[in-house]
Amino acid sequence: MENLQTEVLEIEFNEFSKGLPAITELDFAKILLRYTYLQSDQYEMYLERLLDRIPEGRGITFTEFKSFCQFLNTLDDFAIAMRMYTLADQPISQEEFHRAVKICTGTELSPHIVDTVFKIFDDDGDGQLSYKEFIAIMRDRLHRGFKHTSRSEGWDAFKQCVKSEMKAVV
Ligand SMILES: [Ca+2]
Repeated sequence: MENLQTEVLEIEFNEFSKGLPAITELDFAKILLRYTYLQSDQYEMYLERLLDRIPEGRGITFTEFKSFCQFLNTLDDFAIAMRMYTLADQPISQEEFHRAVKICTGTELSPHIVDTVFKIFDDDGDGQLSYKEFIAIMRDRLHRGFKHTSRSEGWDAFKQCVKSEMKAVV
C-alpha cells in the first residue's frame, strides 16, 4: 500500500519537477488546487497572491510533498479538530496547525510547507487559517471525484482518488 501510494505521488510530483529534486511553491499550489470548486478567476487569484507572498521560493521537496499528501488522506480527522477550534471562534496559527496535524495524524510537517500552505490559503491575510479558508476548500477537492460512488473512506477512498487522478492526467 505504502509503495503504491508513494509511486502515485512520485508521478504527480515528477510531472512538475521534471527530474529536479524540488517543485516550486507555485507548482505545489497548483497540485493542491486541482479539482477544487474554485472558479478560474479565483484560481488565478490564489496563484498570483502566492507569488506576491513568496517572491523567491526555496521549493518543496518530495519528502515534504509526500508528508503533506499523507496528511490530506486523513483530513476528516483533522477537520474535526479544526471544527472545535472554529466553534471556539479561533482560527489557528502555523504552530497550532503543525501541532494539530501531528496529534491527529502522526505526520510531522516541515515548517516551510506549513508556511507555504498558510500563504496559499490565508484568505483574509490575518496569518491564521480558519476552517473556511482551508478545510472547506480541501474537502471539496477530495470529495469531488467520489460524487457518483457510495461513501467510502480511508484506503478505498484513496484508491478511487488515484483512479480519478490518473484519468485526469491522461
Ligand atoms: Ca486567515
